[in-house]
Amino acid sequence: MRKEVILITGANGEIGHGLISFLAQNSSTPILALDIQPLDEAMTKLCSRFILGDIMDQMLLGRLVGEYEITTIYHLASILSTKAEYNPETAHRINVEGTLNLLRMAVEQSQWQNNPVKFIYPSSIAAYGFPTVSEKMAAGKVNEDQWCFPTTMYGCNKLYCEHLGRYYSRHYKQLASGDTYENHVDFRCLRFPGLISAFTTPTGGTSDYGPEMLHHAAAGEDYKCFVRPDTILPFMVMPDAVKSLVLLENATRESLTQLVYNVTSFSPTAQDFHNYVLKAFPNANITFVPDKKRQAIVDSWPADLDDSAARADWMWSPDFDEAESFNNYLIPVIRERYK
Ligand code: AKB
Repeated sequence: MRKEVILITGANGEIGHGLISFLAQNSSTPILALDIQPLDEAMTKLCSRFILGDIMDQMLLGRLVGEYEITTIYHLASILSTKAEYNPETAHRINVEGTLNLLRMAVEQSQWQNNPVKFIYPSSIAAYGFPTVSEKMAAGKVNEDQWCFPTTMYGCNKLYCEHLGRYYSRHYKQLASGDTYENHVDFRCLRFPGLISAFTTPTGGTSDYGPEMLHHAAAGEDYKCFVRPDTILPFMVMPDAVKSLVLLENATRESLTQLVYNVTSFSPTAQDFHNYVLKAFPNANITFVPDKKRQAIVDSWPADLDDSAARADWMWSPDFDEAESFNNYLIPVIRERYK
């Protein structure tokens, strides 16, 4: 008999760490973790099995289909926005073809189980694209359908994969005779703001200046912030990101009125970040040295997100607002970590 599992790709990434820690404590379904990098030992202990492998390896995915009954896939593996700009075609291959491989795998599993596999996909504010800062500031909160003109390869990949998810869940092989593949994948997607974890530091993103400022200050290292002080983006702390993933996974299908949902918590400027950090670490040496190109990417992303659909459909609300995030999660945990 095949063993029932939850599959997590990109398990060694920031969201992977938060999600594995949460599910290990709160779910009885064993975790099958996959990553191209070795998984940290503390995380490996929480999983039923870790596979060091690539989402591009179709033979490996085929073997997993044969071996496991996968009820939910959290597909977290991705090349983030800054890194993707250095090699856009490679990013496209991993972000898009990798997602395609997993969607195909989810179809096979769903057919075999005769039950749609849940496919939980984190998209991003990078799916948006404003031509100018004044339009960004005038727009304020954007909903899921506005300003979807990404300027980065990563953003294009995320937006396209949202559409691929819609295609695989509603229209896959629509002209094939016999079995209609309709409803064979239960695709559910979140558009995340910048995420901040107290336990891990991001790599390769463009919203990284927020978490980097904090972690550098706590570690006693100088930090050059690569955006202007007035730069504004929506952010959320990792416990809320994990909460939203799990709430969306647990929502009844009938309650969902859309496939893609914005979620967010607070929208600080880089100067706000600086103020919180200096209050906690008065000796921190942080300077603003904007990088024109990375600044342009951040300027193209929205200042705030309208997450009212998530709030209405599956009772989303963050546990941590700005003050709670800094005072009761980030600062105390990071301080302890670097002690
Ligand atoms: C990045 O900066 O690329 C990510 C994101 C906003 O999705 N953190």
